[in-house]
Amino acid sequence: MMCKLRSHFVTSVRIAHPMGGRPSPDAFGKVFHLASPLQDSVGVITPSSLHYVATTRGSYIPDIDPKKHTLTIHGLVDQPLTLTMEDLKRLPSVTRLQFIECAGNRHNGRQKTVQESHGMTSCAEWTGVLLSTLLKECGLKSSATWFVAEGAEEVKGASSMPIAKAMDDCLIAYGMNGEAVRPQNGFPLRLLAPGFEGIFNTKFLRRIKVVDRYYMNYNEFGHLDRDPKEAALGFQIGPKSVITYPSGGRQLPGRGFYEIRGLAWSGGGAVRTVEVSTDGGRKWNPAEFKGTPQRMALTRFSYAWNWDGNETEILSRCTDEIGQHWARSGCGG
Ligand SMILES: Nc1nc2c(c(=O)[nH]1)N[C@H]1C(S)=C(S)[C@@H](COP(=O)(O)O)O[C@H]1N2
Ligand SMILES: [Mo]
Repeated sequence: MMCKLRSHFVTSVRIAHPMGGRPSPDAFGKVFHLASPLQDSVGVITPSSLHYVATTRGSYIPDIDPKKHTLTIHGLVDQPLTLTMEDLKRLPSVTRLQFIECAGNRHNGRQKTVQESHGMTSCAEWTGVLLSTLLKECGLKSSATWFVAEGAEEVKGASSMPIAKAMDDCLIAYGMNGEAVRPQNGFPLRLLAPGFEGIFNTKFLRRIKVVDRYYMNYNEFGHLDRDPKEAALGFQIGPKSVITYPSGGRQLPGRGFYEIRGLAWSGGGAVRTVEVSTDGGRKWNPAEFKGTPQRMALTRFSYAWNWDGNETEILSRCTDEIGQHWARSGCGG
């Protein structure tokens, strides 16, 4: 009996994404990006098998034995900690819907489908321990202002983030969509820095160092021009929205009713408003939300449309709960 697989009539897959013009995988077979098929998505959860993947650290996907894996927290703490996966699973857990988006996820004028232009974002239900729980256990020294998170690959690719972010909502996740985090997404443990550029969400997390300054390191190439004091806001994604149905490359059968659907998200918090235009931006109409928008999660919106059969352009735009309506352009991995 075929019970493990989806119907063979369903053919939607991730595609290699030429992020930043680089082929995927690159000439060394190491850097690769896989884009999620947003045009076929329904609801807001990306199944793990279709979650986008960005691997940027000159790395293979590490094959980590969770029984041997540990997370060490050290640096400017009273008591450094080394935790096994079992230790982590004993601690109070939280479960959250959370989007991740690669900073390079945007239209460049050449992509034909929403998967090609915006497939480097996904939203999963993540389960784990709040980083604040662990830092309270360690005890932060008063000089602790930044932290650096490190993965297990040969290129550590640590990222500096303000300690305020760690205490606010960073999550150390071992669960993804009701099962263990998938290898491509960081098994057995990853950091989630809600709303920050994808690159900050360190996969294969094995070390967190608490420090007293912004560390310049491998991952900061996108942030080198920033004043460290202003960097925290600069790390944020969005707000953004895209139409997923009907979208590029799809043929509509004919005039008549269509529910236009799309996804909106923001690193600033919950999406507040989405508007849709069906006439190339002349008139903007309020979209409806499918469910209540959640902080740092993809939000599904819709707009009821009667197509007259004439050529037109469908657009969307959004704002978030802190009133932002711009999309910053980052570089990232
Ligand atoms: N250890 C490690 N963490 C990493 C990366 C990586 O290559 N190695 N890639 C980063 C980048 S650039 C992005 S956009 C996100 C992608 O997460 P995903 O592959 O689970 O979608 O992970 C980030 N964390
Ligand atoms: Mo990325």
